[in-house]
Order: sequence, then structure tokens, then C-alpha cells
Amino acid sequence: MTYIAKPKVNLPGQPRNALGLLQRDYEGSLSTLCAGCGHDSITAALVQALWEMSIAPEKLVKLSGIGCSSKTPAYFVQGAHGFNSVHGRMPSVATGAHAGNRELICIGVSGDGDSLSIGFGQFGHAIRRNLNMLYLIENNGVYGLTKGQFSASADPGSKPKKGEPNQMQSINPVATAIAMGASFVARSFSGDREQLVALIKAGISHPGCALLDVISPCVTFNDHEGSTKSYAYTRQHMHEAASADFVPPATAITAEYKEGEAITVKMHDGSSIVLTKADPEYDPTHRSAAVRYLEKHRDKGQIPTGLLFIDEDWPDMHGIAGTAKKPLKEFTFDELSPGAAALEKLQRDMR
Ligand SMILES: Cc1ncc(C[n+]2csc(CCOP(=O)(O)OP(=O)(O)O)c2C)c(N)n1
Ligand code: SF4
Ligand SMILES: [Mg+2]
Repeated sequence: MTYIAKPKVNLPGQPRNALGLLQRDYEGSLSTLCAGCGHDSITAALVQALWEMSIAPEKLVKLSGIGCSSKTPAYFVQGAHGFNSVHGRMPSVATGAHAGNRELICIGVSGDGDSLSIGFGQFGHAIRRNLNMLYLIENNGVYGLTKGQFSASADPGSKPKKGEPNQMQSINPVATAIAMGASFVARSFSGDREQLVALIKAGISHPGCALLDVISPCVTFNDHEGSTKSYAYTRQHMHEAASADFVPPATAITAEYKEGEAITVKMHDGSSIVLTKADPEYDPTHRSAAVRYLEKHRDKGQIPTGLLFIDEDWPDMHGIAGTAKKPLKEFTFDELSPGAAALEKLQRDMR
């Protein structure tokens, strides 16, 4: 991972956000990823979204596992908190961070290898707990860091640069997440900045686990003819199911939408997501309809993108467990240690 600081060049006249910060303040160290790697475009989208949302760097916690994708947190918001965990264990660390302080905005960046193989159990339990975080998978169908072996998201028939085509079924993170009960599921492409920025903002505003699967081509090991995760293949086969316009709190919805074309989902922080559906019969607020939609398009060889499913009303981890609203660090020692008498009573009650 790089720790090479970017030169601080503050050009006069650069726009500032509501906190008075420049977009430059939301950048991180210099990337050491291969030139053209999809992961770096996702970093650029994260920088733009976080700057536009005026998120205070000290309110943000960035977490990751292991892989080229898991290096991403080093490349955005230098002043935020961060933890690079062991392979596949990002969700556990995110759970601990958010349990300790629910005021933190939590962004976990993972890879298809990190989340769908070694971390598959952890991925499922972050969804089951509805941990309030943006869970971003940078999906390239390979283990980029260890020289391009097929990962669990590689499609059957997809060709490697050398050797035999993949013969195993792929794990589709969006279909799996919807089936496991996720409250927010979206898919995007690293080459579609506009869609990606809108989905990052919507995912951060969602009060639960927001899974965002981003097809992010690996230019070194999986961007050739015959790959189903290349730039060319993704551009040819992506099909936007529902575009998501993010409308910040206290901002009026100004665009006009045809009847039946758009659904407005009000978020708990006062922002709104206006979903414009490509297919009138598609309903991203209906779980089984979303699964049917994904299956139908898989049979046609298409890659549905956009906000695929949302349920704003499901409680998050804190709501389910009824935890204290105050961050753990603000409790006094006496508040946290109930004392011998309370412990004795607890033991008596359990006998
Ligand atoms: C416990 C453990 N097992 C295996 C590895 C080797 N390893 C490092 S990264 C990686 C896979 C990374 O793939 P992915 O998450 O898709 O990230 P990418 O590099 O493609 O962005 C593996 C298997 C490891 N670091 N730790
Ligand atoms: S090996 Fe692939 S995933 Fe890793 S930095 Fe290079 S292009 Fe990106
Ligand atoms: Mg990968």
C-alpha cells in the first residue's frame, strides 16, 4: 500500500463545500494500482460523492480486507479513520467500530475474492445484522493482487488470459444479498461515474447495510476478449434497471417525472432517492420482484445496474439490539461498570 503523499497544490478559485473544504481535501495518498484499473475510478467517485455531501473527515471510518481493491481506503479522505483488516474480515471490524460509535459514517471496501470466498460468511452476517454502512465490492472476477486467478464471481464460460475457461457457477453478490434479506442493493460500473456517485450517496444515506457491487475491470488480468468482466463486455451488456437520483435534505425535487415512471423513497435523514425505472413493471421496493428481474436479465445475458432493491424501514443493528445512542467513549467509568450489587442481582436472576 502506498503512503506517498500527493503534492498539495491549492489552485485559487477552487469550489469549496458546505464545510469550506476543497475536493482535494477528500483525496488520499497516490495510488500504486495499475494504470487504468477500475478501482481507481471508484476512488474518484468516492472522493466526489463525499465532498459533495460535505462529510466531515473525522466522522468517516474506512475499512477494508486484503486485495488490490482493499487498498482503496488509502486513496481517499486522508483525514478519516481507517483500518485495513485481514482477508475477508472487514465486516467484523466494521461491526466493532459502529457498535462503539454509531455516529461514524462507515464505508467498507472489499473485493470479489475478499467478500465472496474467504469472507463469504462475514458478508452474509453484515447483511443479516443490517449494519449501517456502505459495503462496496470492487468486482473484477479475479484475485488481482495474487496474479489473476478466477474468483467466485467469475461467470461460467469466462475465458482467462491463459488456460481453461471457468467451469464453475458464479456467486452473484446482488442476487445473494437480496435473497439474504439485504435492505439496500445496487450495482454499478466503474466506467459510469454519474451513476456510481448517485448510488454512493444513496448508500451512505441509507440507514442500514447498503451493498453496492461495482463491476471494476482488472486491466492486467481480466480485460481481454472472452472475459465477462472487461470494460468492453460490461459496456455492451449493462442494462440500467432503475436510475437513482439523490436529493439532499431540505432540497426540493425539481425534475418532472412521468406518472408510473418514478418512485420517491424518503430517507430518515430528510434526503430522498428518486428512482426512475427503465421497465414500468419493475418494482425495486419488492423483494421477490427484484429477484425475478435479476433472473430474467441473467437469462438474456444482461447485467442489470442501478438501485435494484430498497427497504427503508428495516431496523439496523442498533435498532435491533436496542443499544445506547451515546458513543461508548462518552460513557463514564461508573456508567459502564454497574458495580458489585448489580452483578450479584444479575447472577441471582440467572440462577
Ligand atoms: C488468509 C489469506 N489467504 C490468502 C491470501 C492471499 N490473497 C491476497 S489478496 C487475495 C484475493 C484478492 O482478490 P479480491 O478480493 O478480488 O481483490 P482484487 O485484488 O481483485 O481487487 C488472496 C487470495 C491472504 N492474503 N490471506
Ligand atoms: S492487478 Fe488488476 S486489480 Fe490489481 S491493480 Fe492491477 S488492474 Fe487493478
Ligand atoms: Mg477481485
